[in-house]
Amino acid sequence: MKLCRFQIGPSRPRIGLVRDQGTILDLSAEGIDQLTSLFEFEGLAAQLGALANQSLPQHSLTDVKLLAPVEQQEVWAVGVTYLRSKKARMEESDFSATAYDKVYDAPRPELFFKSMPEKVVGPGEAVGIRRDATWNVPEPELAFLINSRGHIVGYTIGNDMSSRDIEGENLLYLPQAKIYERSCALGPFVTVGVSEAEARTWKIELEIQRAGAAVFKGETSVGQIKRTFAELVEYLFRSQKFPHGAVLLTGTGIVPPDGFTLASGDVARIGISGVGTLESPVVVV
Ligand code: DO4
Ligand code: MG
Repeated sequence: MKLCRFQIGPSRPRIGLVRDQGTILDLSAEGIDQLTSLFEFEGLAAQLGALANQSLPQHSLTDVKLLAPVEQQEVWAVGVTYLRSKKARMEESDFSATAYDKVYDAPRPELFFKSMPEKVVGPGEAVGIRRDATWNVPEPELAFLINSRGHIVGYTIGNDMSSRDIEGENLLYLPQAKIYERSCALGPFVTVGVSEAEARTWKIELEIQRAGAAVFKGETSVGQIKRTFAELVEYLFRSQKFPHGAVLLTGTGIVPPDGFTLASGDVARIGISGVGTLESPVVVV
């Protein structure tokens, strides 16, 4: 079962239940207009199942603008959760290489703040590459939607845009490599009612297009994430409260070859088999 946040014309954002290939049920007719409060429902999937059988207004997906599925949630990320990420980062950095090696095996994961919700870009909106960076990549990641009680209520697609030259120069520059204008994209759908075991069977794919042709293609599986989902969420919620819930990006397992950098005009297309496809044109910021 999938949810989305959408808008028709200049109206305020609404919540939709994706019914089949091209249609969404408008939950605002039931007074549901915020994902944040919906995520607090006990037995969310069952309640959505009941709503799916009601005669609610419907819209074609082609008639709405899909928005990032985030409202007041802070967006955080974990890193070095895939072997591929650890290896690539050790190679790109000279004197910080052991930090990646150590964190991959340490009990405590790497966790970092990624974005304020209002800075997240949605499906079809541009992601940014920094004008002072020379080596930029998208990071295709499964993202957890977590409620205020620390329960994973859904999954979406995240793009943790990163400047590899800035991170590689000095690990203390990580916030600059990770947090800047248009550096985080989320969407288009939130898949709910799925167990960790099922999510681990999902395939993640990245395709980067330049002038209409694919210049990079890669894939991995959610099952390659080294740590359990519960472990990641437990660390995020340690000594912290998230009254509106949080979004957690779970790390990348796809890294383009070292000679590759994104360019303005490229399109990054991230597919996660259980969620959908998040497509983002690239601009310099
Ligand atoms: O260690 C730096 C960031 C790691 C990351 O973003 C990832 O592994 O996806
Ligand atoms: Mg990442």
